[in-house]
Amino acid sequence: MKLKTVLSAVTLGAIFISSAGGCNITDFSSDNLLRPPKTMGDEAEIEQLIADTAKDEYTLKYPKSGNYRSAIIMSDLDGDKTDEAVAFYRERDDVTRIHMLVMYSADGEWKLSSNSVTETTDIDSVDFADVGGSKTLEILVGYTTYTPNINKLSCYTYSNGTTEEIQAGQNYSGFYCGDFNSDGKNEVMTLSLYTTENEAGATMLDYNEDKKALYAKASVPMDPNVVRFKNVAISNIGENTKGIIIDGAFASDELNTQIIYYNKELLLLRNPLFKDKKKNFTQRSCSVISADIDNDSVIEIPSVSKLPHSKNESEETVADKITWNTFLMQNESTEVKCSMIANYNFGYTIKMPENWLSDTVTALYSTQDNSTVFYEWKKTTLGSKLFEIKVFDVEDWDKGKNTDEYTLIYKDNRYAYTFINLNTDSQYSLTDDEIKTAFSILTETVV
Ligand SMILES: [Ca+2]
Ligand SMILES: [Ca+2]
Repeated sequence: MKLKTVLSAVTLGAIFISSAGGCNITDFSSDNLLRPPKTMGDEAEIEQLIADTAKDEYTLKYPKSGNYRSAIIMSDLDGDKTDEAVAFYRERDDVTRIHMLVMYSADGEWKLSSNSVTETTDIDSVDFADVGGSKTLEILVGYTTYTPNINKLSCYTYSNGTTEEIQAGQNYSGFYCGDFNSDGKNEVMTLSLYTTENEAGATMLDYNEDKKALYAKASVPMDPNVVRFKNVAISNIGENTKGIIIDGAFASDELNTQIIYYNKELLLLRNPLFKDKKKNFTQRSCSVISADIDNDSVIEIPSVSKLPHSKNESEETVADKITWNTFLMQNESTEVKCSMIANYNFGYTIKMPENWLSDTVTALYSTQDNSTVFYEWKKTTLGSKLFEIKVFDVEDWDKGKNTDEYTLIYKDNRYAYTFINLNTDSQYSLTDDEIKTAFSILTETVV
């Protein structure tokens, strides 16, 4: 029973990001790696075809970001149930150009469809999407430029052994594919950070059949103070509409969230949370990112505030309240889904019951005791203590060092998370079981 409580609580856990140490995904792809060892079967044949096509020595190139991080990417482009292969390399003495090969398998052997050469030093990102609406996947490739945060988009279409370029060439900082106007075809959404060359903004690219080109169907300004996209996710935002949810970081490391979506009635791209000269209500100094907090396939957006406190209380000791908001496309408003009280040092939250939400309860951190203490809040002053969450080092807990009064909620290999219930008579009291259920661990993601 207890295990179940903890598991469900863990699922509800908020996502927060850590940039300190650990394994950083970008480390693997940030530079040219050695060629992988010779392999058997298709892979070996593909590698042989690359070696035969390249003049002299060559280095495989890996996309630096996005969903596809290998130098040889397999994808069924034409929907015939066998994969084609896309590979990137540069030749030893030609450091300013990258080759993209499209290869296919026919009559039991791998053949070259195309060898496209681009002036660039790196691949930013690769994706596949049906932008033409012909049930085949186009190849979208972003090449880096010499200006940081500016990449150039290219697009290629493949069928029957032939690869053709679709005219693109747009500048972007990040791009995302999806059906953003619910017409059954994919569009490409490009996001651009503010640079001396580009305004901050989002653009939806659509395919023009006659011109065989991706063109800007709609654009909208974005927050120019965002210097980095920290977390980008595509989510349903109502009425069969997909939007892009973007947690962006300021130079100060503060975060905010913007939502980009295409309004089919107005034929406009919208960014409703960003308003010039008005503070975005999601602006926050802690690293909590947007996440589907309740597994309903809709991403919730965090906003963070301090719990009620008197002026005597120093800000650092007052706990943060994370409110999870759902975006409602119908009237471009947000609705509160749930709120939690967070302790970032030990990475846990307590979900707030309904009757706590109108500033009736507050919580204070005690760094000395590794604890968070929950109190009634009487408009201007602290009321009675309700309960306390205390974190022990797991060795101390296992030895039973001063642990007598505490009950375990959850234990990992570092910490034992425990509580003591101090008051069961207040209308804001929680039962022991309610405390356990309200508890969840913050999930750390490195981005
Ligand atoms: Ca579409
Ligand atoms: Ca959700």
